[in-house]
Amino acid sequence: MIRLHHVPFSRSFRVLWLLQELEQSFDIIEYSIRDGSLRAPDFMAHSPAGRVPALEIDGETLFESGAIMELLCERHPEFGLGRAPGHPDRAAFLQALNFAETQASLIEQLNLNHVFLRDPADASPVVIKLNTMRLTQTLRATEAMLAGQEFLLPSGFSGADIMMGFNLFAAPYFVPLDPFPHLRAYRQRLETRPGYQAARARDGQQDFYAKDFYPVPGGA
Ligand SMILES: N[C@@H](CCC(=O)N[C@@H](CS)C(=O)NCC(=O)O)C(=O)O
Repeated sequence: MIRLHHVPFSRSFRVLWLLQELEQSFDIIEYSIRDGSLRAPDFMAHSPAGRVPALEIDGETLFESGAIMELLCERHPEFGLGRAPGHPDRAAFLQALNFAETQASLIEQLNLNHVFLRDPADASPVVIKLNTMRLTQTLRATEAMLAGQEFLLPSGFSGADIMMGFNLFAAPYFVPLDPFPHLRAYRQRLETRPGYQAARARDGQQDFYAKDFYPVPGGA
């Protein structure tokens, strides 16, 4: 039995996409960030920080999308999504996997400030500006990684692309991708994957964003 605890359009999408790429059967339990369900004791028993993804698999529950990515790629080497010790791309694989979380944590800060704070809390224009600049820098770095190759690693599509690919659907709410032609082409390449499309079909409705773009207050 495999069960994914999931919020639509959140980092748990990475695990949903991975499970589709690995052709696994699984159930989904859906939550919302807004309704307090991630702080319910039943959920906290699976994920002690109250975060998604949490994945019930083989009698244990795992959290942290990067750890789940590494572990499941290792358990299913026949799909070629991991890069085992000794592989020439091993270091680049681990680096990209973790770099994706650096980038996602900036998106998280922007989500908090732009869409999740409620009255009487005020978003901080300074924090928004800083995090937008920092997110832009990570996008520049990703653009450079993709120069001359189709995926993050020279050896082709991997779990690192699932980690990073997810970010590229959220980042454009805060930073336009127009100046990044490699990123735009990469995102389109990811969207054509049957595993991605099957995951999107099961993702559910996002309730984060009411607009297509959230600019820095007062200009960049
Ligand atoms: N590093 C963790 C981050 C997990 C995380 O923060 N998930 C967000 C959704 S993208 C969440 O559950 N947020 C709920 C909250 O902060 O209350 C991972 O990659 O799994």
